[in-house]
Amino acid sequence: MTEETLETFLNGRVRVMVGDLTRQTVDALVNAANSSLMGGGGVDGAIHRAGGPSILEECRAIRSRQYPQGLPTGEAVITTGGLLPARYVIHTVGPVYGMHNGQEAELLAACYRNSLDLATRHGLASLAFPAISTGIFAYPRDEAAQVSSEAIKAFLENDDKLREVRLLFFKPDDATVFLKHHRFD
Ligand code: AR6
Repeated sequence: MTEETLETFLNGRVRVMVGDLTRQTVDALVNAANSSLMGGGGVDGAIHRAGGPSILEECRAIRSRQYPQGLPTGEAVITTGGLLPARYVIHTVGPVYGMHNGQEAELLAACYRNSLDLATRHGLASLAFPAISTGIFAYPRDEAAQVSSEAIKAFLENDDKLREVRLLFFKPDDATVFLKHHRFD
């Protein structure tokens, strides 16, 4: 298994890990999607490949029913996990760095907050996040670490239902940067 927990925070409720998001056995994975919800590269592509066509089918239904113009940046929706070990996928759209008139940090925080909120409203207790926006959407990893850890901490301080939040980094170096810049303590 190419997977390890590097550190835990907030009494073990947050676990920083290196590994493949799609292989996590948790209630829900969070997908770093785009507003089309029709798939893409990066972690989005990996989730749809591993999860099979039922995820895309539900995304299509959500688009036509709820978001004909696409899912706005910072919002989150939930679908089945299809063939994934996770039961659900929560799709959120991170900001493209430099494209939101200085609102990037607020929008990235909203991705984490809205994903966590959606999970608790569905009675879920464990989640796994990728480092939203830090790939194709070019958000600097150090800034993203501050924003994501602050948002997760603020949410968990007011929640007693989420048991475990995993933060999955694909490359060990991404986890190292995160561990240097997080604001959990
Ligand atoms: N497990 C964990 N992390 C992963 C995996 C994986 N299997 N695959 C990639 N990463 P990105 P974004 C990491 O680009 O920046 C898509 O086309 C990756 O190394 O997936 O939010 C969407 O459709 C990076 O650290 O997401 C959107 O158009 C992190 O996940 C756009 O990309 C996020 O990188 C979203 O861009």
